[in-house]
Amino acid sequence: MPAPRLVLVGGFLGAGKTTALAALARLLTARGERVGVITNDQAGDLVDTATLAGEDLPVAEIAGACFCCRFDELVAGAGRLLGEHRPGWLLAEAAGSCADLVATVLRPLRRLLPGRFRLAPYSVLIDPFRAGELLGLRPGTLPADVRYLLEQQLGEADLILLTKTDWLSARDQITLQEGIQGHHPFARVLPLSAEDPGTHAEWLVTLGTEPERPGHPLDLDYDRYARAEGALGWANASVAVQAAEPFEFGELVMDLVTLVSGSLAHCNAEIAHVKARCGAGARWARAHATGAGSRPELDEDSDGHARAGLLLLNARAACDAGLLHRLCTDALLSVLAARGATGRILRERHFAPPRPRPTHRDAD
Ligand SMILES: Nc1nc2c(ncn2[C@@H]2O[C@H](COP(=O)(O)OP(=O)(O)OP(=O)(O)O)[C@@H](O)[C@H]2O)c(=O)[nH]1
Ligand SMILES: [Mg+2]
Repeated sequence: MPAPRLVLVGGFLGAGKTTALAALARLLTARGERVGVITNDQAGDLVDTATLAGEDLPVAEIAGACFCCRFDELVAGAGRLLGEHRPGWLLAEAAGSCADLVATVLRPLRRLLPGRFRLAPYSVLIDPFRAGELLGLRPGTLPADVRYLLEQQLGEADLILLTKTDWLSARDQITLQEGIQGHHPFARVLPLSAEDPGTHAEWLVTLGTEPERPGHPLDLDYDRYARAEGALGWANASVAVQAAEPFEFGELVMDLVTLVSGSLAHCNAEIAHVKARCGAGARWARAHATGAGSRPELDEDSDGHARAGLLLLNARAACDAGLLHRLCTDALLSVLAARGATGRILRERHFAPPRPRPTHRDAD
């Protein structure tokens, strides 16, 4: 049996990584392939893990730091999935604040575990809003160090996927694709839209057929990278919600995400990604907000109501983590009170990601 293909996907918070990997997994599964997924974040209780597990995919969650600082856990997680499910494809989503994955993950995998995986071209996703910001086509909303982080993410990509192209006119799509290509001549730039399965099929062809490449390790300023990570506040919570009367999961998560993102805007703090998922059993709802360019959105598949549900809230914004935590707590209390519900906090963490300290770094 050939070694499993490992598809590593990077890109900033909210770029569309989980949506893209879920679509890729559906495409592969429909073709009779077995798929396993690896999620990654600075903390646990991930909406993404619940989302991908909800697609009936086996998921390994690597929490606590980026893949680069959890190299051994990444290898162990992949090994568990391979041992238990024998996937031919492993899809791995890096934390959205992470860069330098070629030097710290892909090259060390090739050096230390030659032949264990077939490494697909490294794909980095960026959405039109952030691409416009990087290209100077719209005013900057992110701190300069965070913009530097985004540029570095794109700088090490084999493939750059311009996501959410359903937002764009054909002309704006060409402008953005050509702008990105001009800055990153060695990468291939492809469009990706959740509304157009053909774009995922084209991506899949490239992932499955292109030979392994040595990649482009970055000449990364780790002080600046650490400042970019430190400029982002992170808040994760899991809450057991209980009410006397049934409440709609979709309304709860939309109200929560709308309140948190409204409060952040009021504080002039740029949203990176605020997402909430509430559900019980097979019924769930999920809402997102990603930056000033978009309004909060409820996932199409959202469904269900009950007197009790598990709520996950993952918020990331360009602000102090203590402030983000307070805004999230206030919003949570408000949406619970509006339903006469109570919430028991099962776990909660808020922090700014610490300076990355990669396990390995093969940059020569
Ligand atoms: N219109 C449109 N929305 C999309 C598309 N892809 C993703 N989105 C939306 O963008 C938001 C963020 O998508 P995710 O897939 O969760 O982004 P992510 O990169 O995994 O985010 P993090 O894990 O927080 O870094 C969600 O509201 C998605 O529904 C797309 O192709 N078109
Ligand atoms: Mg994600």
